[in-house]
Amino acid sequence: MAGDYDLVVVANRLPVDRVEEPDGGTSWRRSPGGLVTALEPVMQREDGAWVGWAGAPGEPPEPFDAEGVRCVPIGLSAEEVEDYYEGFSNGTLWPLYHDVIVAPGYHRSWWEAYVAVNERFAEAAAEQAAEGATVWVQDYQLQLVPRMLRRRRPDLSIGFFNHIPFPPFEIFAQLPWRAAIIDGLLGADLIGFQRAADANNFTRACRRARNLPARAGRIRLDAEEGREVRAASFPISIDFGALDQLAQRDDVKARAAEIRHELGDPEHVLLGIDRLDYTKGILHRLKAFEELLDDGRVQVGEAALVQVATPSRERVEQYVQLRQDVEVTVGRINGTYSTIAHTGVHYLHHSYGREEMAALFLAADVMLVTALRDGMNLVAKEYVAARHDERGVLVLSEFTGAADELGQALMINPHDIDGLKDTIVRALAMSPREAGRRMRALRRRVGDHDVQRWAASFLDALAQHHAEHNPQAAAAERAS
Ligand code: GDG
Repeated sequence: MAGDYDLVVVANRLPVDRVEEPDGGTSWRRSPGGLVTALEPVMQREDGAWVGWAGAPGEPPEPFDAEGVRCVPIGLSAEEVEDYYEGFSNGTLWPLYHDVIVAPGYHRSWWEAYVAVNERFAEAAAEQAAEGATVWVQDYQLQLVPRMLRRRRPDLSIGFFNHIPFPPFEIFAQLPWRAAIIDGLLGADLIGFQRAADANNFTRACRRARNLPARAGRIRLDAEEGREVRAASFPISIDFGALDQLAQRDDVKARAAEIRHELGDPEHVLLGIDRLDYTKGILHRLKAFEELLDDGRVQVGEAALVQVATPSRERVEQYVQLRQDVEVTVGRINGTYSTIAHTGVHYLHHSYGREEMAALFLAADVMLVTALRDGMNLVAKEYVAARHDERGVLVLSEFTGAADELGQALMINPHDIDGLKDTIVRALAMSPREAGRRMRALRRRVGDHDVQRWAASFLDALAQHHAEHNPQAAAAERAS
């Protein structure tokens, strides 16, 4: 039976977080994050529902309205959190899709949980979507949902967006369930990726794993289905306008000045902000900084590195190990090079509010994004959006999706420590004139390609493709 909503977003998490009130009650607060910002206006306009997990194991709360959006919570048992979320999503797919930086685990029990949970999401989406509605499924945790949903509801327009990279076939081929994942995704009409290279990798996987005729992002399904699926790049972005304005507020500017003062007024402030994840290249960055101190090319007191490492996936083994490695490294650097008066690396294992983040961006002369592999990397775009003063230098890994768009950043290969060191020194020495020229170009790019434009272009392309390449939709069109 069809539901009431014309646009249904399906994502691992709901767009709101549960907050415990002082009086013992609970309420829901909008989660920070680009996807929520991007989709909120469309969801409100289109009468939207959002299907997702509320973030805690156990029975799900009843559906509720928050921020003008119908929220439909999905329940996960404690065992499913371990097997579907920490296991298959973050212990198998995440490392596999990020160039096997750490070894993925392949466990049949994790896969079974992934299938069962994907079915539950598909079921809930099918219940909410109105006749002929659009359903937009998000990210690697839910790759089977498009097919499961189409089986239940062939009338729907189904889109999928992959926020992380899609790996080359030679790596993807390791996955024992590779054909099932491809089939799951091909339930969609349109599959969006961050980079053209990801869309190509996927198209090639359709040929190699499923023997399908697939060229130039067009995948033809067999005569029985008669559909054509499109795979293309839609690089995600940020709410440029909101961050630009926030960074221009007097209190945020004052806080940025205060941060520099609290750091001991060094000549140079370098900044890294990442989830504490092995894909982000935090250890490579620390190694480069340590060697620069060792070489005497950078001095404590003159320069300070602020590294915000937001706690993440703390129950997954490799993340526990990474945290130890980072903390040992920071301890060693500070033990060796800090003085009573000055600290080399300010390591902060917390998460901060939006204002503090904007102030940090404004306080930093050099932003270090050294990811070993990253779907996009929004932090790079956020740094640019915050720099209305047209100052600051972005050092950016060529292995991020953002590198495809932000050509005026200083590009680095994080594995090349000597190259990274030289680029950091170049960034520290860059003339205001050159930095300004680069920052202006970067701001034009991100300002013109914000997250609102991303969401609209994906949804427009989905509507168009569905109308042209889905025989059922075409027949309905002719009949009307
Ligand atoms: C995945 C893909 C892709 C971080 N710490 C705090 C905080 N953040 C915010 C940042 C940024 C977001 O979290 C992180 O986004 P990234 O893109 O940098 O990285 P992932 O979390 O790995 O995201 C990635 C993204 O999905 C979108 O498609 O770009 O490649 O891996 O917005 O600012 N925000 C606040 N406090 C913090 O302490 N408020």
